[in-house]
Amino acid sequence: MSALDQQLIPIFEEVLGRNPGEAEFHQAVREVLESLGPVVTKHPQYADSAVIRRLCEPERQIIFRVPWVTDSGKIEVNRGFRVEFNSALGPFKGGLRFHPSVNLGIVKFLGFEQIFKNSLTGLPIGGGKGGSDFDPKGRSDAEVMRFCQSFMTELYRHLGEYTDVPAGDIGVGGREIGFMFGQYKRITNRYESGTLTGKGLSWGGSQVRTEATGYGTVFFVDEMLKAAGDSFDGKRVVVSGSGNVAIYAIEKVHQLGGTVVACSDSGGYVVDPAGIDLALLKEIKNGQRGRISEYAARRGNDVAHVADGSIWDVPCDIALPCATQNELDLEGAGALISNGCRIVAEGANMPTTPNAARLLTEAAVRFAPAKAVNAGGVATSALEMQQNASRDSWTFAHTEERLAEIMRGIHDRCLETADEYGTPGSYVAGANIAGFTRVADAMLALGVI
Ligand code: NDP
Ligand code: 2IT
Repeated sequence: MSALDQQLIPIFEEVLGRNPGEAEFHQAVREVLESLGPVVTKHPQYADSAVIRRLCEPERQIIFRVPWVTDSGKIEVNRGFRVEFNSALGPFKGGLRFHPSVNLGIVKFLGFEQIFKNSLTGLPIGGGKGGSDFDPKGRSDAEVMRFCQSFMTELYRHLGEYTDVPAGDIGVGGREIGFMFGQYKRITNRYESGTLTGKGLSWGGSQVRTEATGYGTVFFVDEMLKAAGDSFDGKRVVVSGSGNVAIYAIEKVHQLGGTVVACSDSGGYVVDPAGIDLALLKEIKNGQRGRISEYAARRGNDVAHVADGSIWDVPCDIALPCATQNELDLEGAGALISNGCRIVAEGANMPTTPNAARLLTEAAVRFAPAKAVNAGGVATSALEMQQNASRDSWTFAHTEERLAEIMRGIHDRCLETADEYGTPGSYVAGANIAGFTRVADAMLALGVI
């Protein structure tokens, strides 16, 4: 770990003491604090006003029971969460994750990251996150619907277009947002489109929201390449995961002239040297909710499925971790470096362990953090809110251009801020400092909140 500035040590100790056992939350806080040394030195008002301590404490945390009935009549009980972390810049905004690993510490790490990510977009959105330890795998549509209805029966009272606006994340896509929006509408008797984002196109959704996180990730990397006088042309790319973010990252890499040679799910990875066949991947993953092993089986002899192993062993020029937290560890980073990888950009939230990030940076691999790279998803959610508020809907081309412009803006702000604070070229420092200062200045203006 890098050293913390003296002024920040007691703040981090307070976070550790107050939030025992929440390892991912500690990791996310420390990562931001490591960048803030030059900021508190240059601007004493941030330390004097305790704004960093206030930022580390969520405004509100909601934990609730979610009982539901399986198709066979069994009663299941899950736990639901919504952490409303910071609303200085706008209503709480951030996704819902349904995965068995979800607990309060995971939701808090995601909510904390979301504050700075949303701030970086320049749009009027605060930070929050939620979810449940419900596992949608192997559940029927009817079971998922009953779970979502029960989840929303509690959560609805905390939501609203000016209060808190959830969207999807791992395990939550268009199907789940539909079931939750339906239940919200039914309970409130109001068609409040702006209460959830990631909606379907015929019921208040925005063009490009489905594609936005993956496309935005690749737009960001394209800016990194352009800044070095380079392009995606002929680049070999490895993308972990095969969910929403991964699929649309692969699509955009292929559109820009690169080749994605490997992708994965929690059961292993596939290597397809000719380039991932996206139509087949979408059919398996989006159409049938199937496994990546089926991709290899259907593609034939040239495609290997590796069940036990690391996708980071596959040689590439650019690596895009797009599955989950801490999936790229020290060993993975070492393999990427040995194989000549030049860029690592985080499509998932906090997929790189701190040690791995350090090793990559020391080896002069250009490393860009999630809160900048994957901000295109939430930014397009904010564009969906704009369209809902004005009862308008934009074309695909217009929305995609807005997304590309936002990603260019985030990229440039990261580099300018890194220069300003004496860490030229550091996307990590630039993202953390630029994200922090916007939200901290708003908090200072609003009084002791
Ligand atoms: P999906 O549920 O669509 O896909 C998740 C993918 O990651 C699946 O391939 C899944 O494999 C794999 N995965 C999930 N958990 C694990 C695990 N513990 N170990 C190995 N593989 C795992 O989610 P998204 O694509 O939406 O999200 C991916 C990442 O991107 C997350 O970190 C999320 O927070 C982040 N993100 C998402 C945004 C969005 O708009 N959706 C916006 C910004 C960030 P399997 O099916 O086998 O579980
Ligand atoms: O991590 C994220 O930024 C998301 N899951 C998207 C959040 C959103 O509100 O669109």
